[in-house]
Amino acid sequence: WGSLGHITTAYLASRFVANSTEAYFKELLRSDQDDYLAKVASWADSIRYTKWGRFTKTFHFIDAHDNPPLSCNVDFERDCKGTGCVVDALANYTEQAFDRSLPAWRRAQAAKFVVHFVGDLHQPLHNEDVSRGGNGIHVKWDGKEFNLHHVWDTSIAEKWIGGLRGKPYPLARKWSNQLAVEIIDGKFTAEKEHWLKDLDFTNPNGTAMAWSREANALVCTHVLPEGPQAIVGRELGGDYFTKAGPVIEKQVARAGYRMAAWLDSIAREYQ
Ligand code: DCM
Ligand code: DCM
Ligand code: DCM
Ligand code: ZN
Ligand code: ZN
Repeated sequence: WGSLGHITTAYLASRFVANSTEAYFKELLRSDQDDYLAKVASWADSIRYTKWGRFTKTFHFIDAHDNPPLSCNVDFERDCKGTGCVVDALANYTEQAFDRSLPAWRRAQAAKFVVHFVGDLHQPLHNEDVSRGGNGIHVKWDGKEFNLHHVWDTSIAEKWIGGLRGKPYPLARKWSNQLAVEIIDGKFTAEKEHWLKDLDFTNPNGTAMAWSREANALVCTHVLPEGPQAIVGRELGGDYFTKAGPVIEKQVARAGYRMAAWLDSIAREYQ
């Protein structure tokens, strides 16, 4: 996601974590503010192009070598690069985040990666190989040229919340408040139980793969419903957006809700 998506998932998670989880991460991340998770949500993107952070570059996605729209699937052995992918990165940093043998700064760094990678795992095109996750597919968005990856990282979300007029943190906070209402007593209330059915903290890799497969399936149904060729050069700000908007909304909601449960498990394991 772009920063709006990441900040929103983190704000949303902070609405659903247990009090003891909030206390653990506020101390670890040295913040006593409401944005203690939101503030660190985009950090992983800020270091991936630095010299020391280069090793994390492939940690943000998994390149499913499937065949949308005919066939969508993710296979860990086939698709996780030797340099790492979002599935094993999430599993590795999850273990580090509660490892008592590590110094606090290492656990803090691991927590920042976890918050970011739970988010990225829910972006459909971070679970797809075609044209480097859509980065090589040129499309139009409200008349301007963009690549398809950027449209799914950023453009759809910004248009969905009514445009990026204002500062990103207040906008993300407002969006997360709306999503929290939909989860607590709204359109997501009935399905939120299903959102945690694949969460198995004893099997982080399996959990991440289940969430990856769910996001990857959306590539066939909503990202490339007519395949990669048909979308090249198309205007996506109209009918396409009408169908994509609700998908983005649900994926951001799932990411935030699952992030809260995942952070609860980390804090519980550390106690
Ligand atoms: N990305 C992806 N899958 C790939 C390559 C990149 O999902 N195979 C993502 C990571 C970033 C964005 O696309 O969110 C741009 O990546 P880069 O700057 O590496 O081109
Ligand atoms: N490749 C691709 N899309 C990606 C990643 C790689 O089309 N998201 C291509 C580039 C190389 C080949 O696959 O031709 C192997 O790439 P790698 O060594 O990055 O796995
Ligand atoms: N659901 C979901 N995510 C899942 C499983 C189910 O969002 N991993 C949703 C789809 C339906 C509702 O929950 O809106 C009921 O699903 P089911 O038919 O699987 O019971
Ligand atoms: Zn991206
Ligand atoms: Zn990322």
